[in-house]
Amino acid sequence: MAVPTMESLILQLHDIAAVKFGSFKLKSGISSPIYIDLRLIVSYPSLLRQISQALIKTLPPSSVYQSVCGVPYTALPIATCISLSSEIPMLMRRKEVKDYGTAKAIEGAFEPNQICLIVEDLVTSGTSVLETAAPLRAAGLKVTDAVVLIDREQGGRENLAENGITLHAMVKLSEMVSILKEKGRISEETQKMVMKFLEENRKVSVPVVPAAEKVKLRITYEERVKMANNPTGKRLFEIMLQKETNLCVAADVVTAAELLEIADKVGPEICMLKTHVDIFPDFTDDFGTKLRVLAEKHNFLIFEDRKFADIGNTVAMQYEGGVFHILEWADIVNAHIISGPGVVDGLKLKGLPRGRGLLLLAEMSSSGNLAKGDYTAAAVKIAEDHADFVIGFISVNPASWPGGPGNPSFIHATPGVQLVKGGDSLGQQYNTPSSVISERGSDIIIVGRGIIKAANPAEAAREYRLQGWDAYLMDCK
Ligand code: S5P
Repeated sequence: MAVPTMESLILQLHDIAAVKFGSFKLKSGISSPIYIDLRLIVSYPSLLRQISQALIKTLPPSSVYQSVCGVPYTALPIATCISLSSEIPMLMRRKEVKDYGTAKAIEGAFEPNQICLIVEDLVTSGTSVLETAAPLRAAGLKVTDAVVLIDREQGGRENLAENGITLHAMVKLSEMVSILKEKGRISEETQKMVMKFLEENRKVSVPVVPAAEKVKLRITYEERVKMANNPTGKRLFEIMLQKETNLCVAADVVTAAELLEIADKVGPEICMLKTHVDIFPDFTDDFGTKLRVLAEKHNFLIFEDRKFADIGNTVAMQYEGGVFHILEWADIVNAHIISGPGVVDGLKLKGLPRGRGLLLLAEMSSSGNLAKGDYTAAAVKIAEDHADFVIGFISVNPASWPGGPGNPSFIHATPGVQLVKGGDSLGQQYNTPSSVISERGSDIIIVGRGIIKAANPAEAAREYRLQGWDAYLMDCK
C-alpha cells in the first residue's frame, strides 16, 4: 500500500474532528484557538494504519531500533500498528508503577542496551516522552529518538534534545495549519490566530532544571585522574573510567556472609563497595581477605563507613586495632570533623603509609543534620590542608557550596539516592541519580536499600549505574 500524502492525512484528521478550531481551555490553563484530540483515531482503522506508515517514513532510513514503546495511552495503538507493519517488537510502559526501581515498569522482552524508539501522538513540552524514557532507561534500554505525529512547536524538540532524545515529527503544527488553510478548511484569520498563539506560547517549560541552573560543564574523570594526589583517589577515578560506573553500593545487609554474596553479585556494576562491618554478628578475622578477593575479581574499592569522630590518638588506634582491623582491608574510610583536624592527622599516620584514602563528612543526607554552612566550609579547609590523604567528601549538594564542588582533585560521594525522590521513616532523604550527579554536582552515588532490597540486586545495580553514568556523560557534553 502506497504511503499516503501528508495533505491527505491532515484532511482526514480534520474530517474526523481530531483537529478542531475555536476557543479551548488546555490542561495548562491557557486558552488555545486549536484543539487536537488524536484519541479519536482508534475509531478509524484505515487512518490509524496510514498514520503509522507515515510515521515510519518520518524516521531516518538508516535508523535501527530493537523495540518501539508508545507513550500511554493515546500512542499505544499507534505504536502497536508501527510494530505490526515494521515487525519491530513492542514494549509497554506501565503508567501506574511509580517506583520503577523495584516494580516492573516495562512489559515485554528486551536485552540491556537495546535501542527503543518512543512513539507519541502530540508533543508540546516533551514531558510525557521524558516520563516514558525514564523507566525505559532505568531498565537498561537506550532511548535516542522519539517519533511523533504532531509537534506543537512549543519547546518539546529542544527539551527532548537536552535529554539526549531527537524528535522526528510527521508534521509541525504550523505546517498543518497552512495545509488546512490552502485547502480551504480554515480562513486566513483562523490561520493567523493559531500562528499568533503559537508565537506567544513558543516555549512551554518542562519541570527539569533549566540549563542555566546546571553546574557548569564538568571536568572529565580522565582529567581528574591526573589531578588526584592520593594513590587510592587516583585508582578510584581510574576504576570509574574503566568500568563506566559512578555507583557505590552501601551493602547494609545483616551478616558478613550476605555481604560477600551481594558484593559478588553487584561487583561488576560498582566502583566502590561501602561496608558497616560493626553490624555483622558473624564477623571473622578472614572477612577482610575474602572481601579483598572479590574486590580484586571485580575491580572495586572497599569503603568502610566507620565515621571516625574522636581525637587523633584514639582514631588511630580504632583504625588499626580492635576486632575489625579496618586498616588491613579497607581502601577508604571516612571521618566526621567535629573533633577538628587532629582526626585526620591520627588516621593519616596509619593510613598514608599504606596508600589508603579518607573521605570527610562535609554534609549529611538525614533531615535536621547539623553539617552545613561553616561546618561544611571547615571540612573543605581541612581537606585542602591534607590533600595527600583526603580524597574527597561525603556531600549532598556540593553545587550549592559557595565555591561549588571546588577542587577537582577531590571526589564527592553522595548517599541518600533512590530512583524516586522521597525518604524513609527515620529521617533519610532521597534524591535521584541524575539529580545527585547533574544538579547537585556530585561524582558518586551511594545506594543502599534501593539496590539491596530490590528483587534482583544485580539488575537494580545496573539500572543505577546506567542512570548515574548517563548523568555524568550528559554533563560532559
Ligand atoms: O549522610 C549520610 C552519610 C552516609 S555515609 N547519609 C547516609 O545515609 N550515609 C550512609 O549511606 C548510611 O550509613 C547508609 O549506609 C547509606 C545509605 O543507605 P540507603 O539504604 O538509605 O540508601
